Amino acid sequence: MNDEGRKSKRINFKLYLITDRKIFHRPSRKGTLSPRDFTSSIVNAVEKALKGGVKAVQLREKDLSTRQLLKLAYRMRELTEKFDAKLFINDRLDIALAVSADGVHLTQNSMPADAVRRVVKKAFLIGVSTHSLKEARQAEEAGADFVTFGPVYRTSSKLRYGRPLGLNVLKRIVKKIKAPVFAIGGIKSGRIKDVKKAGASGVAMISEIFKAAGIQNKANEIINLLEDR
Ligand code: 3NM
Repeated sequence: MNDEGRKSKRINFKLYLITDRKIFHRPSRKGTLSPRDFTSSIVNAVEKALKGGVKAVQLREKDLSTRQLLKLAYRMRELTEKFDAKLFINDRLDIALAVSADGVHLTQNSMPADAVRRVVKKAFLIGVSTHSLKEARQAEEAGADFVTFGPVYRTSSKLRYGRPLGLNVLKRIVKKIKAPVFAIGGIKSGRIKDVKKAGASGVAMISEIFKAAGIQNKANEIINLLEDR
């Protein structure tokens, strides 16, 4: 499928920003983050990224309690709405519905996309994390609106996501499925050209943006690189 055909009106963003508040807070010796640590820094950082032009944010803070996550999700909803950006909640359909998020982002252990689709409106978006052609095909058949595919490159948390799959595998998946594919895992500004050439509809990022000295400028730079033809 060519790039034009792949473009989905529903998926009108190319940069998918994923949160990880641990970038800003070192866990205590007990290995936990204090409840205070889950609001200010990540909210401020997301706001900077939104000012830089980010139009899609995934709230992915897996270790928070339901109530902590809900509170943070409400704040993210307020912020994303202010900047006319989409909000996705990782894994938790209940939280996504509670805060009127635009969608949910499912993992391979989440409810499958078709089960989610049965209980949400058509406009509600479903993203799915995939790591092989088989998973990408399954996600598409189950009704995913888009998939992330990775890790394409080595990422700092490489052990958790497995070995890098590389651009050739990305290229193959993009050819085989119709849903927009977002490359994830170790994506940096300098790699966007290659990832686009491989046919990805966009990129999903954590550290390149949140670890940048200037988050707003970095987000803006990446968006320009993604839009650049
Ligand atoms: N999922 P960074 S890789 C959250 O392969 C996540 O599914 C991955 O972080 C996958 O942009 C990844 O800092 C980490 O490399 C992405």
